[in-house]
Order: sequence, then structure tokens, then C-alpha cells
Amino acid sequence: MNKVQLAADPAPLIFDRDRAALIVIDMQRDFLEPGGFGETLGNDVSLLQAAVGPCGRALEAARASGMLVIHTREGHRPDLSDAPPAKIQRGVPSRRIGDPGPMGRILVRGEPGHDIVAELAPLAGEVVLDKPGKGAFHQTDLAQILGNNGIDTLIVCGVTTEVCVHTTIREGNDRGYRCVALGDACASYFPEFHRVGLEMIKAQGGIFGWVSDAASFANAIT
Ligand code: TIU
Repeated sequence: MNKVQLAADPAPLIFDRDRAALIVIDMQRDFLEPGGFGETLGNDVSLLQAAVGPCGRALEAARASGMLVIHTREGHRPDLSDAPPAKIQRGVPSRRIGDPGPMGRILVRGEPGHDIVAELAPLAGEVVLDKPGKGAFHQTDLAQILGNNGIDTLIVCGVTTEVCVHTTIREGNDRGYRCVALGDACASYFPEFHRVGLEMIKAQGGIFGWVSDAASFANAIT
């Protein structure tokens, strides 16, 4: 038992540091660097850079305290057998999932674009979870991993705020986990969606979670 208090909205959160995990969502080259999936969808990928430093600070604190660290990556099998046609065909991107790009095939496992950005590279022993969807629980063994480690609190950061971070927090909340978004360690291609996405989590008394920041997280667990 190692109770800590985290400054958060809508209220401070007390949790057991030994039963918390840091989940870093999809900080992949495909979303953060030019030529990847994010850019094919028409986005300015430079907007996501803001989350890299705060994610690094959260990772550093979690590693120093011995907290379970999980990195997720969104992507698909090379044969695309796990990619729903409805996902591949969505929108009018200039290049689609599975097509060749400057960082290899778009959103395909094993390709350079699928890698986590160098600044946040996983360390040996950290969990790297490949997921085919937006949520980290969908068609993955995340629940098994969290259960085996006695986890009841999820500290979540990464990209994008209103897509994969939100979906994962919503999934985690419904499964009974306390879920905290580290706001400055999340980012979106749409600054307004980032702001409102964080508001949505903490509205109504924290309807599906809490919002904190990387420095408060580091302070709480150090
Ligand atoms: N497009 C977008 O905002 N996000 C995604 O497609 N995936 C994640 O959020 N990781």
C-alpha cells in the first residue's frame, strides 16, 4: 500500500501508487511525423509535438517510482486481415492504411511509421501493446495484464486526446478503473477538440475520469 494524492480536476485523487499504471497512447511516428497516417488524413502533425515533452516527464517519473508502464501502438497486420474495410475506406485520404509511404506502409505493424517516436522509446521490460482499434482494451490483452498486476488506476497520456485517449479512458472507466488524463501530455490535431475533450472527462463531477498534468503526476508519485 502506497497511497498518494494527485492534484486533479474536478477533485484531487487519492490512489495506491502500487496499483497504478501509466499508459502512453500511440506516440507513433505515423501520428507525429510527416508522411504517416495522421498526415494522410489531412492533419497538421506538428500540433502533436506539444505532448512529447510532458509524456517524457510522466514516463521518467513512472520509471523512477517502479510503476507499471504500458505503451500502445495503433496498427494492423501486414495482410490487413484485422483492419475493418470500413476503417480502411474511411474518408478521402491521399494514402490509405496499408499503402506505401515515406515511413513504410501506413499504419502497418513492423513498418518504420508504426514505431514509437525516438524520444519516448520503450525501455526493455516495458509492455508494448499493439491494438487494431482506437481503444486500448479492444481486441488486446490489456485487461489481463492490468489484472495480473493488480492495477485499479490508469494514468493516461498520448495522442490524440479526443480519439484514442478518450476511447481508452471511456473503456477503462466502464471496466471499473479510475482513469486520469494528463492533459498537457495529450494532444490533438484540433486544439479545440483537445480542450473540450479534457472538459468532457472531468465535467459532471468527473463523469468518466479526472484530468491532471505531467508535473502534478510526477510530484504525486515521487
Ligand atoms: N486521427 C486521430 O485523431 N487519431 C487516430 O486515428 N488514432 C489515435 O488517436 N491514436
